[in-house]
Formats: sequence, C-alpha cells, structure tokens
Amino acid sequence: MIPKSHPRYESLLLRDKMVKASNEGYLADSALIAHGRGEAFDYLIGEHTTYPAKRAMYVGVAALLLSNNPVISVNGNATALACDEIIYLANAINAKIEINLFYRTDERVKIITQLYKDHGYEDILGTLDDDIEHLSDIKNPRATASKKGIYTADTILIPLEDGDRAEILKKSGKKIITIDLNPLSRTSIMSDISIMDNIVRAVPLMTKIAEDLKTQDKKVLKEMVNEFNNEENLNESLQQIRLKE
Ligand code: PTJ
Repeated sequence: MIPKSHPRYESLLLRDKMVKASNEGYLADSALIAHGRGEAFDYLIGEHTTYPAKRAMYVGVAALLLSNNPVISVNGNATALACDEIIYLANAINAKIEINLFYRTDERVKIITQLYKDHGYEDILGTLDDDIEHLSDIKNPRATASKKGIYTADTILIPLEDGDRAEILKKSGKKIITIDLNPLSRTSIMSDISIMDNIVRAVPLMTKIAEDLKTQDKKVLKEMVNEFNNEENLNESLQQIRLKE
C-alpha cells in the first residue's frame, strides 16, 4: 500500500499496475523496461501535459472523428495502464478496439480479450477467433491485422507502439496517431500526429476533447488536421524537455 502523501505517489501507483499486470501474465517480458523508458521521459517533461501535446491531441481527435473506420490499437502496456479509459475514448469517437501485440502469444491474447470483456467491452478485435490478414501482403508477424479492424481502418491510434509496426502501418497508407512519451522514437517520427504525453493523462483528455469537437463543423476539423505539422510539433515537444535543464 503506497501512502498518498508519498512524493512519487502517482508514479508508484502506475508501477503497481504494471507489476500486477505482469503477474497476471499478459505483459510482454520487456514491458517493464518500456515503462521505465516512458517514466524517464515523463520525468523530464515534469509529468504534465505540455502545450504541443495538447495541440496534437486536438488534431488527433479531429482526425479520428473525420475517419470512416477508426481503430484504437491496444497492447499489454496500454491495457495495464488505461483499459477503462481506452473503452471510454472508443465509445466517444465511435472507434473499434483491436488487440495488437508486438510479442503476440495465444495466452496473452486470451487474457487481454477476457479483460476487455470483464470491463464491459464485448466487441474487441484481434482475438484468437478473429479473421486476421497481412497488411500489404507482408508475410511477417508484425504485419497482422484484423479484417474488420486495422486491416480496413483509415485512421489508427497506436499508443506505445514499436517502430517496426508503425512503419508497416504507415507504408500501408493509414493515418497514424501515436501516444508516445519519447519524441525521438521511430514511431513518433513516422506518425502523422504524435502526442508526447503519458497515456494515463492523454486518453482521458482526448475523450473530453472528443465531446467538445463532436459538434464542430467537419470543415473546421479538416482545417485543424490540414494545418498541423507533426515535425514542427515534435520539435516543440523536444524543447519542453530542454526547458527543464
Ligand atoms: O504488449 P506488446 O507485446 O505489444 O509489447 C508492448 C511494448 C511496449 C513492450 C512494445 O511495444 C515495445 O517494446 O515498445 P517500445 O519499442 O519500447 O516502445 C514503447 C514506447 O512507449 C517508448 O518510446 C516509451 O517511451 C513509450 N512509453 C512507455 N510508457 C509510456 C509511453 N508512452 C506514453 N505513456 C506511457 N505510460
């Protein structure tokens, strides 16, 4: 039990969630290392949502609201940290949720499928009995996607995604939005819209933004997406780290 008065309370709570998920058997072996990398970047930006991250969230939500078949891709880490919040966001933007594991095993897929169902989300894709295809005919385990989900999606939100997979998605012509605390990662650089923030802060805020943007004229949303420059926004995100030196 972590006392609320602990100066690192929030961060320790997230560690606890990760350890619990690890014990439940649905995290990748390297999940805690990936989490640690995220923690380090979060520390450097002061563990708060920066202005460029917020701007990218608005544009990302606009792009998701404009798309015909939006999908939120979830892995072990994203599920451990924000399962309920991801379900709320999916409902708010009318997106599907697909299990998409870098280190895919039947056992992990089974546990994560059950977890989403236990949390009230029945229509989870990427399960063991789903119709799985290969993106752009790339016969590589990294290129698998559900026929109803990522395979036919036009816009995909990929929190905490590995670079190989982001590259394959990008090459297959999808619009990619990532949530990644590392603005230097291949995923952040390759994505169309990169949100440099912690998933636990970003997803709830994106749900609020969705409620706000839902009633906006589509023309306004299109302008927001067209005017956004990811490279510039990432450079601004990087400066948020330097400001802390
Ligand atoms: O569940 P699986 O098999 O799909 O595997 C998941 C991991 C995360 C282990 C896998 O995708 C992986 O190895 O990813 P990487 O290449 O380590 O990339 C993860 C990125 O997420 C890194 O750039 C981290 O900085 C970032 N990250 C970690 N924790 C958070 C985060 N970004 C936002 N919020 C976090 N809490």
